[in-house]
Amino acid sequence: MTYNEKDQHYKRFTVTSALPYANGPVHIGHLAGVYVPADVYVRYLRAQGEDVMFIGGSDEHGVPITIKARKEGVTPQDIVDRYHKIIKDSFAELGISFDIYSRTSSPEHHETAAAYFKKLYDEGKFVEKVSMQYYDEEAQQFLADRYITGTCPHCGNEHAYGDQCEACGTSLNATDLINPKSTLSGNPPVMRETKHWYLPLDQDEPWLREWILEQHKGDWKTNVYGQCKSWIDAGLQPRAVTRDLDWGVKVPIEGTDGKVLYVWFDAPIGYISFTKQLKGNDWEKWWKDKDTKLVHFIGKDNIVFHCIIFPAMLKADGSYILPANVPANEFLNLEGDKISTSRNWAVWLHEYLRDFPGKQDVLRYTLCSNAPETKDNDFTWKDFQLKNNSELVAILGNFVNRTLVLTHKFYGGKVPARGPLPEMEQEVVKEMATFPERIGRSIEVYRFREALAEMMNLARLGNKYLTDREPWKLIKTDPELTATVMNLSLQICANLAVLCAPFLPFTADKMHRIMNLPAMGWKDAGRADLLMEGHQIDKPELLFEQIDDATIEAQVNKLLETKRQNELNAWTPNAVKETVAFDDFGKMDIRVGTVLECSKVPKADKLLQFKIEDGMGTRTIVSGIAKFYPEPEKLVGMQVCFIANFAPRKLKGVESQGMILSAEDKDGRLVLVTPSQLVTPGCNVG
Ligand code: B3M
Ligand code: ZN
Repeated sequence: MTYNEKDQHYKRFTVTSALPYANGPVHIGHLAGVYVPADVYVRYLRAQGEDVMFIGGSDEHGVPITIKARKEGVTPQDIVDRYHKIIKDSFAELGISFDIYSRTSSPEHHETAAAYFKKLYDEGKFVEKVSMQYYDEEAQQFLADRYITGTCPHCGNEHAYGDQCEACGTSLNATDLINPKSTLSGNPPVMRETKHWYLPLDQDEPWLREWILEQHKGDWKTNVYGQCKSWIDAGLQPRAVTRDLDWGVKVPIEGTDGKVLYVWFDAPIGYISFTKQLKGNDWEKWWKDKDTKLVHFIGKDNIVFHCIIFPAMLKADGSYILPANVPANEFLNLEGDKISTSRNWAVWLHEYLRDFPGKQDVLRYTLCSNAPETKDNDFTWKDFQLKNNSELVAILGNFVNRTLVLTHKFYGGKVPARGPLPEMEQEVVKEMATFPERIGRSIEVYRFREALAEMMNLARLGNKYLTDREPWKLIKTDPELTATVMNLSLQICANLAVLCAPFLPFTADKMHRIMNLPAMGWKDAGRADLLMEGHQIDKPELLFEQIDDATIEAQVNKLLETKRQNELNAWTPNAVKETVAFDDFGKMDIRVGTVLECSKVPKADKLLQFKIEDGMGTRTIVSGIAKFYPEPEKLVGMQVCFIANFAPRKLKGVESQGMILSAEDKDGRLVLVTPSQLVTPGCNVG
């Protein structure tokens, strides 16, 4: 571990991954941004024999959770219980190898977070400020920004929230809203005084500037460094760390009923409280020893909290180390569109695991090779299929399978003896030896895509070697060299089993099982003698299978259906047409008629032909609603409304004497308009 962070050697690694809000399941955006890279990192460190602790857990506080609970008529605890379980189980199934996955609603966490606050409070590290805040008199509570709606001062959207307008994307203060309303009671809120505690970040500016902008120039990612720089350059403001809310960690000061710690104050302390749960009395060295390397894996929307606010909290306490790095990723989009929980525009992990059983590594591979490390990236199902079929199956799977099949065919599954190495073989051995370091170096500087590509290059090397030597032909002319070729190919397979493990742990396990490999570390890799002559290998099994077009199409269709649903949800009625005089309306002769016959117009799939009793006799009317009434004969006897003085016109050879009225629903469906009781055919509508 000497490639970055100023070449310091560390005794142990505390690796944290952002605590997902327990108000929804985890999706591929979370995975690509945070959990897959973090897991690759810790699996690699463990393979290096390092002392690693990998922390995860659910963030169970915050206003969105209380809003969701209120909407569903359940308690916030019900909401977080539901999602904590889904999230925890699906992470485990994907092989995200947390040493602990805990939650912030636990009493242990509340205790640690409250004590943390209390210490800073007692030491006078906060500033107290009284401010005016919106209050709902009927609900008798202060209103978080999300609990207030009103008109956006920028675009006039009448349903803007107190923190942002979703129509124009502007972030707002609740006091910016025109005609603010409480979502609790619907009443206009009033202003009331409230007291809160602030972390005086303005005083932290000098050391933050020195620590991030000087000391970490060059080793923190440019996106992270850039965001920190613009925050610091803009001037840091004191930040409130308490809120008026009844869901969260209670403020541990007397007389502060109805106040809790701000969710972004308590959540990062979760990393510490989970460490205590995991390590008991031995927890402190993981947070306080300067030989511990602390690394936070997060998404880009969490940068300021992990690079500025949490470090300021740690510094305020005084006994903690600061993060050595915060390798935040950008965002992953889905099929060209921003992933969104509220619009259900996501591939949900628990659904993926249900739809693609046993294919955890395919998702891990796709997300890692496409991780948004330096810029936003796009996930598409086509690309997922391609990565599986043309990379995992065609490169890695194919090489291993060819090697194992030939070993069984030629040698009954026993590793053959190796003779002296000709030049080509010497080259292969030399090159193979460079992979562990190349892959490791990229992982250590958080370039996981590059690391994964390097690992695949070893499989490519293997494929090329087999293609160059053609052992399936060579066996006829030079059995001795063939044995050497197969021995070496098997050594490459054994190396792959070690080197793919951080990325593809399920595949690595399978390879270990098939090849009867002992447990190995990163330091074992690179060698060409991992398998001894005569070592028995089990029957080959395919590592990966093709994913067919129909499977991909089903996923794409699911997304198209979501898109359709979203469009329907966004439906609003048409604007009302220009005002008309009563006389104009009076010109229209609308009547009720009874359907005597109804059938499809031949050779016109949209049209139905009605025979209507109109009180004066019968008339024929053609209407374009066939798609919505597949059994037209069932309409006989029903009463419909029609315009009786419409000029007759010919439709597909049938003369239509009027127009039948129907309502057009938001999805484009046409529904016949009918009187609520039977009336006399021919009577007027008006
Ligand atoms: N729950 C935010 C998020 O998921 C947050 C992370 C907390 S990490 C301490 O974006
Ligand atoms: Zn707006």
